[in-house]
Amino acid sequence: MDSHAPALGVGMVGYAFMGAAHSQAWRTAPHFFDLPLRPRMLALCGRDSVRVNEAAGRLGWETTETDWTRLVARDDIDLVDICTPGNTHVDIAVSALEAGKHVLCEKPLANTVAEAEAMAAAAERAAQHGVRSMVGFTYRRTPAIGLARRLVEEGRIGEVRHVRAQYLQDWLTDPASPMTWRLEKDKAGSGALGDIGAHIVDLTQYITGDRIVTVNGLLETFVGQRPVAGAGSGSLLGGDAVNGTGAELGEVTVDDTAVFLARFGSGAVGVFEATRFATGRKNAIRVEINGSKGSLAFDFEDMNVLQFFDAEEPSETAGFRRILVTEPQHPYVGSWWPPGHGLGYEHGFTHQVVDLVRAIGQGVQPLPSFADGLQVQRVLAAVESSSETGSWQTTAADDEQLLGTH
Ligand code: SOE
Repeated sequence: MDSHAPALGVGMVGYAFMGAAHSQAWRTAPHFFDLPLRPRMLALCGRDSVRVNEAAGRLGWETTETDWTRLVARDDIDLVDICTPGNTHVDIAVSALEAGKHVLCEKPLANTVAEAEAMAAAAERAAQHGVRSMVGFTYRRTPAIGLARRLVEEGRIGEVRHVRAQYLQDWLTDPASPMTWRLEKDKAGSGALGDIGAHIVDLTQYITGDRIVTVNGLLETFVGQRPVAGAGSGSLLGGDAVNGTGAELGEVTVDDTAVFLARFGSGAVGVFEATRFATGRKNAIRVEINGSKGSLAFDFEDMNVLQFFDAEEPSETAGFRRILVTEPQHPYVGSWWPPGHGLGYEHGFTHQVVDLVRAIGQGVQPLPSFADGLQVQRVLAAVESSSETGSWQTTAADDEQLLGTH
């Protein structure tokens, strides 16, 4: 890292799981990658002064704020990193962009298409003045995913026919698992569909370079009420029922699982599944792409490996090849460790910071853009309306290009 590079003052809103992952990335990126700007972790923002100060010390932030509007107004802040529940994204992002701050916003971009449209429009206006924005779909920055995209672009699997994608977790299988904001529609927008389904929509569109144009799906909620964590008398989240253990119950107002069929612009067909009830699966993001000349398969639970089947290989030696994606010529790997040492979940966040800072330094649009995030939001909304109507739904706005910038 060039210590003489101009500083980039970063302010982050939120310090839970995503805040910790983003903090690690801001700390690490300049030490492993050459960046045109030197990120300074200037301010961490959270409503509780005591807790945000503790988090700032633990995560490496210089100062704290308890009001995001003050963070956005600070002259020393050049970029706002949004790591908060989806219902806050639009207000923070639009305010920051209008204040001339670059923005990194966690996924999904927003809780509704209308909010995502407002964010994409603000991003478009800000970009006219060199202010950049990106939505945080980090899994596309896994080296094996980058290699998969490269192989598809090079035509190594031919014409894409099938896209098969699952995002399988099981952290809600136990009905005693308590309420969280992720289970409340007014905070999260949706459940598994937006939280993890958004990831596999982005991933499959990124790998194939294509867009989902119609969907037909269903959403299901298996457990409709859950204990309110630390509930005392009277502290209610929605329902005021009391279960057998005496804990007060909150209403789950989002989906526990989303399954849908999809057709891509090229005519390829897709099968998608996003669930928090895949008992035994912890963070299994599985993608398989079948083409006319071969196939690719990936499982995040074995994230340093890409499976590749070359249909042009003579049959006596044909079979899925296990590519260990740890060679220096593989995306991002050259800045880390020697072959075979492997990367982890957190590296995608570091790669995200690298790509964002480099794009800002070069004065170009970082990807995925807010427009890409809006397109994913349209897919999510189409799945929701398909589940309500039991019919196929289109995903693109009338005037929107089906093939975006991603
Ligand atoms: C919870 O489902 C969660 O933390 C998601 O919100 C993240 O986007 C995903 O990467 C891991 O699981």
